Amino acid sequence: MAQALAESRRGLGRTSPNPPVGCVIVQPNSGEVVGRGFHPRAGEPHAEVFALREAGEQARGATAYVTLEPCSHFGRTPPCADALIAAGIARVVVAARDPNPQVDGRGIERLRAAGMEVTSGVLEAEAVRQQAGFRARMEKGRPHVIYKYAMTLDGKVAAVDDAGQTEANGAVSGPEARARVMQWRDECDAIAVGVGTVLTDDPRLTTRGVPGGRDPRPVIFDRAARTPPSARALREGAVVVTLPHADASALASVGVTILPAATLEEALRGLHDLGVSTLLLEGGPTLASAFAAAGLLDEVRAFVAPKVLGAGLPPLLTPSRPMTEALGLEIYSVEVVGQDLLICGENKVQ
Ligand code: AOF
Ligand code: ZN
Repeated sequence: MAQALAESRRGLGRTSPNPPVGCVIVQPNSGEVVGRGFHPRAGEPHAEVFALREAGEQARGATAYVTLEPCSHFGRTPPCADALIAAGIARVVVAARDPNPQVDGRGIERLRAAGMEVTSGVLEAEAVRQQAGFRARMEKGRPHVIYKYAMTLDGKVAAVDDAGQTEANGAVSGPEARARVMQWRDECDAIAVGVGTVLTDDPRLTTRGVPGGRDPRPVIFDRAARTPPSARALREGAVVVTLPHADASALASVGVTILPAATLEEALRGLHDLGVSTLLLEGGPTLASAFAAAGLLDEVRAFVAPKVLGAGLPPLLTPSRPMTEALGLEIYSVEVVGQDLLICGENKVQ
């Protein structure tokens, strides 16, 4: 299943509105992998189909490991459960159930009804995290929101530019951490900053240094439509979220998608409708604080640099709230990345 999850990872950031899914087919006696596949993008065949193609006749009697319950419905493609049955697969191991109401357990039922042995829940937490965007889409009708930031050991953050470093004052985190952020940009559908970051840093918000990488869709939260039409982030597909009455005609005339929204919930629904399943919040604690206060922060990825700046107080959330109202996260990974500590946590409440 770990190998199937690695396959699935290849589709991250490319499959929306579909989930990233991976499949590995193994011969039960030799343990040999005879087929691998992942879902490359919506409209193309599912992971199981690619793995079955590679396995050919060797699929007969084999075990299929799939990161998501095989589908049982006719969507843009025919049901994978049927394809697995037709190929003579003997056993299916599933990581996580498909929350799509068109599937939702019926894929597994179908396999069992055909006499197959099905095990489910293997490496489920990791699969669910990988599919967080798809799951938020199905279960909440909005994108999965990830806040990424870097701070010093004494809790200082800096307004960061595109490369994760301040223009004049040097970087908070090291090059390995910044490389990891580039990987996340490649894996997320869209990347969001506030207009303040655009006005001070004019970031490109592109993915650099990732072989075969793709750029996330840039989203600028800009209540009064102050983004200059010449801003570097305004490439094809850019979205500017404004208040409903804002005059965004200058931006609209250069082809920018304007998303009028009175609240963050409304903005997220609009992004969902544009096909965004995962949204990476970068730049400035102001925007992230607003998401946290609205209960719309699903995941945090925080770099802590082994540095003490010492000046002033640590940043406060605005509006400052009592500790009893703090957003509680469950840590799912702690890792040393270069010189920095990376702490990742998820909001389990919503
Ligand atoms: C799988 N394997 O690799 C994927 C699945 O429109 P379609 O035909 O692509 O169907 C999309 C739905 O199929 C999607 O909402 C989800 O429920 C499931 N995705 N299922 O067995 C895959 N990508
Ligand atoms: Zn399928």
